[in-house]
Amino acid sequence: MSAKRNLLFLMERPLEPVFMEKGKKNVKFDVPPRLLSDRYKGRPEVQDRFGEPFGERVTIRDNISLPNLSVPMSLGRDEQFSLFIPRHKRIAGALIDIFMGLRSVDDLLTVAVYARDRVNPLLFNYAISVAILHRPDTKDMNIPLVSELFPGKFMDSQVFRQIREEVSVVPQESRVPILIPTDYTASDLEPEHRLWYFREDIGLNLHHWHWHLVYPTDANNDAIVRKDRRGELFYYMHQQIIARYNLERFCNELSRVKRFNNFREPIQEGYFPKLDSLVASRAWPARPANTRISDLSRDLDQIRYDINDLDRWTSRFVQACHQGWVEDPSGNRIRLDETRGIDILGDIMESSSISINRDLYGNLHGMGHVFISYAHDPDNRHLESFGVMGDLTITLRDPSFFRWHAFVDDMFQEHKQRLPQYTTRQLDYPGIQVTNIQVRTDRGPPNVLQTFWQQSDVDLSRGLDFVPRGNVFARFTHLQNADFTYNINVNNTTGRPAMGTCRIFLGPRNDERGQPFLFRDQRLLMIELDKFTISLNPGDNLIRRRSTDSSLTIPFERTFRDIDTNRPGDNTQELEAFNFCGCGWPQHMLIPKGRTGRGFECVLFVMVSNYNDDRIDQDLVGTCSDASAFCGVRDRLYPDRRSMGYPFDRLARQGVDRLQQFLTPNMNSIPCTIVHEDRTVQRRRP
Ligand code: CUO
Repeated sequence: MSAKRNLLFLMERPLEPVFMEKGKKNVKFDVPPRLLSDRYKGRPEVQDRFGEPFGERVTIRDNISLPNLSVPMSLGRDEQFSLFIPRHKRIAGALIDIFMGLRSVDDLLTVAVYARDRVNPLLFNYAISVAILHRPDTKDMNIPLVSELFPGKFMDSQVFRQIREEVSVVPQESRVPILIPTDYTASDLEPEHRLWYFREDIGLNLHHWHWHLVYPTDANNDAIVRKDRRGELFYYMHQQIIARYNLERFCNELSRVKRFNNFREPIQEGYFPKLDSLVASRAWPARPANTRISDLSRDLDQIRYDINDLDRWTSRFVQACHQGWVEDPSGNRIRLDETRGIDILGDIMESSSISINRDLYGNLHGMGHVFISYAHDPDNRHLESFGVMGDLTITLRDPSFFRWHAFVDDMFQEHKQRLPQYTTRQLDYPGIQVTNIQVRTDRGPPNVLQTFWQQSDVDLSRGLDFVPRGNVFARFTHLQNADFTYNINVNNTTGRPAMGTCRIFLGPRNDERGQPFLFRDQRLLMIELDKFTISLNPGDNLIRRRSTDSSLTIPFERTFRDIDTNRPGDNTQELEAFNFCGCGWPQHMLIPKGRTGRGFECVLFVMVSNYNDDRIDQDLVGTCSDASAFCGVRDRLYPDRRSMGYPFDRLARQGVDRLQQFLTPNMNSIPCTIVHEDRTVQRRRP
């Protein structure tokens, strides 16, 4: 077991040499000379020089033949690393393959120690994370948070000077958390900045990153990429991010995000991240307002693409949607049907190595990120790296992310709009009626939800290289909501016990002009809040469900899990459960911010569908399936047979213009409001 734990230590303080003390207890790796990087080889005095007393010595074995690292080492130690750049993807795939191919955890530890100070630290951490999450002998482990390992990516660069001072001057016991200023990236002059709390939320960025860690796009080992309905999940998880973003925009008196679909038009929104890349020792590049993307020619990363490529891939994608089939490399037509179509298109769009035809359909989504991330220096004449749009761990921070993904989502809708509409027979659950819905917080009036601000602390000691040891906390501000309960009355007139799937969505009532929505538009803004199986006795049933039980979310403690203090005992079942659960929408972002005063008007929708049409028969015990809506379940099928987003994933049947007309007896909806209170509470640190 300790070999596994030691692997995690290798991720900490990524810039320090491997033999420096690790973890809270100052674990010390004894590294055989052959594994040391050239810089420290033959200098035993360095290894024996300790700043602090160490707790435990770990002997690294040196009994296997070492792999050839020439491909992983072709990315410079100081370069930025992007999973959108094809060359970087190939390099990462090679390192993942090396880590996946090792016979035992001990061998993995030896090779990881050997690789750690030789390859790029961002690349190393990514590849070892993917390997840990996918190897049968390590996948029960919990990887450290990228925000703790690379805090420079997540918070104002100005706080690091203060943090360094605090840890150098103040003894551990009396250190105080350093306050990360709220909304530091722009002023009120920039309307987009009203969304800072969403785009720059650390938990949200962690969720998005963890999703992409669980669903890598490239690896020779096919099983890592080929997961049940991954293409569809790519579409759905990102569609829901856009829907949620649009609701937040409404809460802030902004209209829906505009698709970035004219690639020659300037991008109105600028973004100045004010972050340092501690690895590259550079500030993250900014993008001034009204920058255009240009043809890319960056030899270092072997990037040579024209905007015309984006046009070509776009029209091939749209053509496929309109024809209803895609073409594989041998020229076979593969139909985009109701069940598999969206999944095939998701793989093509993302584009992952299981894309049906990467040559023909290219890499539309990924290269969109790349084009925008290099808009400030398309031909590398200023020797600037990519902006945050090019980094999956923090891409959500930039308003252009949402403009791009609104476009991506619109592409998927080209397909979804063409699917046969659900008939009332398909939607209804005969004999089952949702007769009443009420939602309420513990203290507030019915059908009023509440949000406020909260301050929480993150421990940065794992990510601060070359500073004294010990805890150091940063205090950041994020949105939070008051827990609430759904009370749903469901009448069962079948005369028999019945099973159903309860599907709960929230949407905006009125559009940006204050007009009630048409179903056509509103369906794209319905955000999933929860989905769970219920059993219904004959007669009236009261279903009570807590907001904290949502199948979308993980609790705050898990989003910001502290692997030292919260970690259950080694090799226990709880450990397994604790671990893979790192993926999930953060509970503190379950509902939109709302508005102060009278609040933001929403509609809450509940449907009970027939479980026999939804069920997937599989064993979920111990699989950590409690945030499956966006993350799926590891090594299992997606636990709902319906299309993701059902019943809002398609246009409505003839004659339905409004949500009210869409409802069959097993559905219902009520108006509700979200009130934001502009107060800040502090979370107690355990
Ligand atoms: Cu998650 Cu574009 O796919 O960022």
